Amino acid sequence: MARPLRIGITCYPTLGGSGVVATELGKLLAEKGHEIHFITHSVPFRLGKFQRNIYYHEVEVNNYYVFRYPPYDLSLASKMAQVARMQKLDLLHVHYAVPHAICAYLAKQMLGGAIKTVTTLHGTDITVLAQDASLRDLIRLAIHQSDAVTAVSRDLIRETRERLDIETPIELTYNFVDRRVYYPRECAALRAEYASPGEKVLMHISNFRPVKRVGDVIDIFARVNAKIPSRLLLVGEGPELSKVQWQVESTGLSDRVTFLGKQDDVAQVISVADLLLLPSEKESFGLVALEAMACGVPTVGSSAGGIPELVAHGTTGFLAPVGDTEAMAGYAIRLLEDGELYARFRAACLERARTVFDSDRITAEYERIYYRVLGIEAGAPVAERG
Ligand code: GMT
Repeated sequence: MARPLRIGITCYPTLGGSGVVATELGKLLAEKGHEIHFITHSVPFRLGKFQRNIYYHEVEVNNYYVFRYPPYDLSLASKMAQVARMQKLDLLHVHYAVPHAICAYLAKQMLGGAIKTVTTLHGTDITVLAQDASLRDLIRLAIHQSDAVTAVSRDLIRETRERLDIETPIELTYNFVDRRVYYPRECAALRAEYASPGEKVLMHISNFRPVKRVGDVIDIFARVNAKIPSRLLLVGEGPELSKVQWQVESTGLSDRVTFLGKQDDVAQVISVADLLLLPSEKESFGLVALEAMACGVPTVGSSAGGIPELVAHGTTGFLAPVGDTEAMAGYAIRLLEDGELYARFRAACLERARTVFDSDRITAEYERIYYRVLGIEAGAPVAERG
């Protein structure tokens, strides 16, 4: 292997799949001997216990009284430049374009160009924020100025090109899960707390934003439950929570639906389910469907965005157009009623998660990108660093 690298990683540390992927990537790279410096406003929530080769640099924001809005972006850019200089970083890998890719560009300017930058696009940074006229040109600039740009699905690459008229290369690097954490967990006792032996368990996990269409989840569940005695477990919280609680109550499903709130041990919780429901309006990837897949749980959901690249329709789950809850419920019933079909889907889930979305393979892809932008041959001998 070529020499280990010193890498700065910036992400949203407290929420979202992009923060999870960035943190898990940092942990895996650190295990491989690279030195990882997280530059974020809080400790990334998935960082866990102390790990060799991982450092954390907190971004402190100047709150001077003349500021109506404290300038977080400027503080982040300065911190990136400062950490890069002091820790002799080889590169900055930023997750989510706004403001991280823009801050990395500023940091690079402060360093006189003496750092490489890699940007990973995650979804709403393009599908939502790039539509905002006040951000569009900045996002475009940041993408053009990055030494490498990756995106988490082909669909997101297509959308980035279309929306921002970008011609520079954008590389596909799928999200992944750590197979040492995401595997089918023993859950008989936990399952018995929520469902009787003859009942099926459906689950939805999200941040309860409108884009997740949690109302559709309830609608699908009501249709499934009318045919097969089932339970619905809802994990997470967010702006739509009270509306969904009201919908559950008003449809007389309160004794069938449990709100579990935010949960840390997603692998354990998902293992309880027979099926994950993901009827999102937009989803560049849908990390939760991969987490479910790795635990042997098929997904029924929408064919929005990058979901079809992750969930193989008819093999590891079923997909229907956004809003078609009747079709989604029909698919769920078909899968839950046919034990043989279900067993095939479960096996296919485990296989697909272990191969296409394997963490070792995808970590190695990122390493190849890093070495390439640095002009280091991946097979080059280990050399001294300054
Ligand atoms: O949904 C968001 O806006 C949050 C964002 C994030 O930062 O986690 O989610 C996006 O990135 C995830 C990780 O790559 C993807 O799994 C999600 O599909 C994507 N969300 C959307 O495209 C709506």
